[in-house]
Amino acid sequence: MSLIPKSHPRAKSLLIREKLVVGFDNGLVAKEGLLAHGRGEAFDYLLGEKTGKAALQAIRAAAAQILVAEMPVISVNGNIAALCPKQIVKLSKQIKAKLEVNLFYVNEKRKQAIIKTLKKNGANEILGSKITSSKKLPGIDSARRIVDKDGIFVADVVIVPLEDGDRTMALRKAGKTVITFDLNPLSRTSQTANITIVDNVTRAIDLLINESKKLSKKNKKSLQKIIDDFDNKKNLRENIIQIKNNLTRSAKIA
Ligand code: PTJ
Repeated sequence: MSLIPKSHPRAKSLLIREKLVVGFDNGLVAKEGLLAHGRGEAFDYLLGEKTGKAALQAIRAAAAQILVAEMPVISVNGNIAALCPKQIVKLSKQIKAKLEVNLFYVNEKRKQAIIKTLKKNGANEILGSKITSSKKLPGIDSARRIVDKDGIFVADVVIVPLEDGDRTMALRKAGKTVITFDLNPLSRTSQTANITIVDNVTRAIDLLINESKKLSKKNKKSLQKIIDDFDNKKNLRENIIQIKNNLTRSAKIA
């Protein structure tokens, strides 16, 4: 049972934090995942803790991109398994994307706990656990280089929520289109992905599910136009301006 009263002015944020802590206690989240969440919280605060206009545009572009993909794969780490396992499975089914567990702080026990959680939430097949299916992604030294030969290795579009920068670069070099969720518009992942959704994954994931359902009625040409009209660098600048405007407003009040 949660110790956070619903009436607490910061209940929403504290409840998300609690999911991470419970995820840590249940062996899903790395210690470093708690720190990563703290960094995300700080940026969320600066962004106003709501989905901005720029994020909505990125979500639309991401939905179009996954709908035109031939083989989309969603990479799942500890934080995602703790924060939104049900939604990530729902998204994978809706857009017919494979799920692959890929950890930065590799740990077999944690990997198995994540797989169990995804299965409990309705996932059928989860890649990334068979040694015989392992392939090395060139240009990266971390454990994230080990990918599944039937998953990320052959994917054309890879969705990497809450990612560290070096793999995004390696995936781009391998010719893949990368979509990420990252609250920090300045991070290397944000700057190197094709589409960066600068929003809390706990808010944006449902929006992405809805948008991909909505756009699934559009033809390929219209979807491609949405993708071509999207400029990630411009979108990131808009998010930074949003932070600047929020700070300027707060400075006037203070
Ligand atoms: O489970 P593992 O071993 O794969 O490890 C996962 C973490 C997240 C620990 C690992 O990938 C890592 O260290 O990531 P970084 O380099 O800290 O990057 C995480 C990024 O996600 C940072 O830019 C955070 O601002 C951002 N972030 C954190 N929480 C959220 C978020 N973005 C969106 N929604 C969040 N809830």
